[in-house]
Amino acid sequence: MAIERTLILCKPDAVSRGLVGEITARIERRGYVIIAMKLMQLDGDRAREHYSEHSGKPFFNDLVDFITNGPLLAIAVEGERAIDGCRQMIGATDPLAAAPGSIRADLAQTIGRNLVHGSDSAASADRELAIFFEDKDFVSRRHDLERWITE
Ligand code: IDP
Ligand code: MG
Repeated sequence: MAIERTLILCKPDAVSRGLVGEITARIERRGYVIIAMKLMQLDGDRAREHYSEHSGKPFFNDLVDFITNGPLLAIAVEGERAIDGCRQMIGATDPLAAAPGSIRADLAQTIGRNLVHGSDSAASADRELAIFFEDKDFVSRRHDLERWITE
């Protein structure tokens, strides 16, 4: 098995629209497990760190304003190839390009309010999880995973 850990954010639009239950339900129905969760309001420094790869792009300041403007839900998720699997569930950045059945295609309209973040690689997942969580925040759900996953 290739169990991976990834960071999912229900961005402030998802919290504001009351879609946290819908999004976490989709993650759980896929069989991934939640190993940490934090409802929080992000400060500017951490927002800029999280989105540092986009620093200097035209949408960067709006993105930082938006992500810090209301509470978000940070979720650490574990599962078999969970990084790519969660990205698949979330769908393409632009909801109009996202696959039908994905969160963004089903629930979002615009690229600037696309509801969810998901880490895009193992290196990103490690880096981003450390922005939102400490090691002691993670619980062990290996037993749950190994019970339901077969090769
Ligand atoms: P991702 O969230 O699908 O990984 P990224 O390219 O990493 O997409 O961009 C991060 C976030 O920045 C997007 O989810 C979206 O909210 C925002 N964003 C990306 N490109 C644009 C744009 O062209 N206009 C406005 N917002 C954008
Ligand atoms: Mg990204």
